[in-house]
Amino acid sequence: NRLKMSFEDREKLAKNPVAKRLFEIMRNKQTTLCVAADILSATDLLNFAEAVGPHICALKTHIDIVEDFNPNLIQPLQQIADRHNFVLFEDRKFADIGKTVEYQYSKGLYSISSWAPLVTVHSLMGPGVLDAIKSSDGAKARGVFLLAEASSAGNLISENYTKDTIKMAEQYPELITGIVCQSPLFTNNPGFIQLCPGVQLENKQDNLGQKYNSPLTVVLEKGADVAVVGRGISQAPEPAVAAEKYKKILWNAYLERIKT
Ligand code: 6AU
Repeated sequence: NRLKMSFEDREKLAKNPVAKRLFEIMRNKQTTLCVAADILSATDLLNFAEAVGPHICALKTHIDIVEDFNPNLIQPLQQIADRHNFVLFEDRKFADIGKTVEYQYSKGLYSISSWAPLVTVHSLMGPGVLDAIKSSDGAKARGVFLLAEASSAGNLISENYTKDTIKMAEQYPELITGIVCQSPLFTNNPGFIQLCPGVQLENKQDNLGQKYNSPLTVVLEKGADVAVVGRGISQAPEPAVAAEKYKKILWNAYLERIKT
């Protein structure tokens, strides 16, 4: 049972290099916190990454929302990620035919595959998307979080879609880092990491359909390994303080979960 296993044991079973790296970072930094850096200015994004860096295992970006984006943003972002030992994670949610995804992933203004070892992908369009990510130009160590469930109210994902998404992931153990979901899904592969967004202490929802669970709930009841916290940290008066608080709650919940 994955939920009772330590990250150390699961690291040995992971076949994807980014999953291995994430497990290692989580153990060493004692953090399962991924911060969603949904920030509109390049300078603010860098300052934010620097502030929360010590407390996170991954920084999740939506790079296309940065209003003054310039490719020069990437190098300092990478330096911050190296210095604080976290993974850059572009939440692009690829959902097109394989060839188009290949271009979106490795070409264009953002050239995602050159700097983001982790990306998100929708299973909707079929496994051609995964083949495209696998064979595209860019850095070699790459991983995919496949979306099997969503945190938003009224989303159209059915139980079968979720099950078939897990099956698709299991066909690509070398490429898949893990699954984005909201419940403790059954997978035969304990090397997969479960990523759970929609996490906040203050609110139960926003005004556009987002639904939140507490950090304790996602780890102990929903099976989250890594929790994604966005506005709970980015809109806190002191993001670094908030990040540390979420980190501690999440890590203690993980220790509690694996305790026999
Ligand atoms: O904590 P928030 O609500 O400020 O931010 C949540 C972040 C956003 C969403 O794009 C993302 O998490 N997200 C995702 C993914 C893949 O990360 C999936 C999902 O079902 N719900 C969700 O909110 O950056």
